[in-house]
Amino acid sequence: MPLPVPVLPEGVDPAWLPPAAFRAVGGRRTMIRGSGPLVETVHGELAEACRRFGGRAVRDAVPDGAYDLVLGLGGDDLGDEGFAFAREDGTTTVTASDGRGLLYGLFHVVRLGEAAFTGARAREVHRPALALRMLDHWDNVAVHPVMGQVERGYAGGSLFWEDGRARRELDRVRAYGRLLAACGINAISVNNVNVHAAEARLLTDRIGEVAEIAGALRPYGVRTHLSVSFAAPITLGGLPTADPLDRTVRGWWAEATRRVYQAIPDFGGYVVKADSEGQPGPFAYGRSHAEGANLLAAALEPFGGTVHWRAFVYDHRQDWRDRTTDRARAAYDHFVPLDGEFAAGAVLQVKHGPMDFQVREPVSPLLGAMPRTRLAVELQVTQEYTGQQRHVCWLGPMWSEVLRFRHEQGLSVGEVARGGLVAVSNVGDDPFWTGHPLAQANLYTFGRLAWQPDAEPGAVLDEWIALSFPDALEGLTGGLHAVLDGSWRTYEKYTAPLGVGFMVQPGHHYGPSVDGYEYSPWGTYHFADREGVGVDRGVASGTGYAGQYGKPWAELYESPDTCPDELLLFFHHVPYGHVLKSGKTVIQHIYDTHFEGVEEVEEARAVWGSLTGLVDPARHARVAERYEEQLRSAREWRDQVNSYFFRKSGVPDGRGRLIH
Ligand code: GCW
Repeated sequence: MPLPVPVLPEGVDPAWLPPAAFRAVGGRRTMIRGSGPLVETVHGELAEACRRFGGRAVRDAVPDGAYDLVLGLGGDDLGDEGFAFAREDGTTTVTASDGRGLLYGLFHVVRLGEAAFTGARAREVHRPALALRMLDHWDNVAVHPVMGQVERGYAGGSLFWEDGRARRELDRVRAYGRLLAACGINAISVNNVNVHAAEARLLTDRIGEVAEIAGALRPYGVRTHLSVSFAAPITLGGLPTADPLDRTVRGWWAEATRRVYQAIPDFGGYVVKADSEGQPGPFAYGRSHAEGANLLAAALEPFGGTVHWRAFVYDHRQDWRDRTTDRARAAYDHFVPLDGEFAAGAVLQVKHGPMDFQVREPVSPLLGAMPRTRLAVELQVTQEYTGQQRHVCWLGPMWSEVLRFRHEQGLSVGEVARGGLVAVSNVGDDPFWTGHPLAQANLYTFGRLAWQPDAEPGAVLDEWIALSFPDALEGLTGGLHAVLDGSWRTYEKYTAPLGVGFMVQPGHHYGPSVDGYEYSPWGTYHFADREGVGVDRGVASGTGYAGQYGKPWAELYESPDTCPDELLLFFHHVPYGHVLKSGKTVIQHIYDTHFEGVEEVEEARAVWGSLTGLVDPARHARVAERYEEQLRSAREWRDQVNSYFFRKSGVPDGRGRLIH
């Protein structure tokens, strides 16, 4: 039986799957071959599209040449999730060796639209570069007194949890799974990596609630994972210890995991934040993080599950006067000595930069230094430090730079990520899913880059536009590119300069506060004084962080003369008069970029204003309203940053503009 397409609750935006995106395929005669749950999903999609647009979708009929589209499972070895696409003699064919591949093939046809049914096309094989393309939800089950329902969530509540309970709005969850499948995401973790008391129990007596979510996502090929607490044997099991080498602890995890698989046979595995920002971990027992991860890998091994062990481990009780401790060094220092010690079922999940999802960071040196460990790269789709979905900040270009970066061994980060590409989700129960409607582009782009890390982000944005606005009138596509293409660099311009990071208000991290974290224990300093600004991370005179890179990066970053401008203050403390490669002094660069950043927001806002009538009114209004806030906030950033550095340096703006 074809699986009916999930019905969106009243008022919920269809994002990149509006019915009109299915026009081309829905007007055709289609035949679907094969059997299995995901084949029913594919059939359901086509049945719905045909109902709307007058085509016909039949099953397993004898091919008589009268079909425009034939989709089927074939004997071809296309690999997991791969599909072949071809068009000859007026028939388009999609062949896959498994159900997920067929579903991805269908969405490929949807993306192509009419082009999928025009002319002839030689057989192309499409396969995901990375087997795991995952979103981590930082959703709490119970509302957290400080972090709320969704930690760093800017799109309302959670799709899964509300006030301590499962929401059970499974149609919405199914619709979510469908959106994820359409951009290639195949796994999610359903709860925050900070595992509080209520959330911990999802592993044991509340696993049924997770199973319901898993059931809703399964038809779209999305597997479910769970964040667990390392202390669970104590807090849930009543054992005196959580020591990873203790026999009873190992037995407890084995049994708990067996029960998880009883409830969710295709369960993906665990996500663990250990010894980080107050979460429990193996350090308490004098054990290494490999020993900790391997404990969980062993429990998951009989079922083929994976533990995603996060490398975000650092000292968050630092003293700013202590110039030898450097948070940027921490992940490398902790984990590189453990290379080769992690079990096959353990994946080390590494944030893309050494600090914490800033608008500009170098690529984590850890990603080039653990060849004998399965690594996953973690991005942050939720815009914690990039405007919190009140600002337009399309992160495609930044992620693409990260994924194409090559460490010494010659592999790109996209190739190193054998354990997958993971991102912190930006979705909530907001009618637009992501709060800011244009933040949908970030989620879509993440999925597509996880499928193909070397894809051109601009081409991905084109896809997103074509799907989301299938009836785009003249001018809209250009307008969307105009407001999105450069939005990341615009955001960078009006916030913390030259890679130095932070300068945000403590706690919630929205809006400027240049010294907000300057004297706090979190290890995020810019060290501005009357002479200059920036962090000396060189080997010769600084923290030595630059030495964690191989060639050519270590040398390049070591000297302020060769360090790329955009990372200068991440690697060096320089005088305000230091001349950048651009020919400007650092102080003048700060002034200029902050003025320009605000001007660019003003321009983008005007472009958006000119698109009234081309975009559905509710979406237009939501974006327009957010532009007002973005502009207000950008001005605040400009004024705070410029006046701060004017006062510190005493150097006036070379162009004589008013510094507020
Ligand atoms: O970016 C920081 C966030 C924390 C988050 C942490 C992490 C879930 O401010 O809210 O905790 O990173 O990645 O674990």
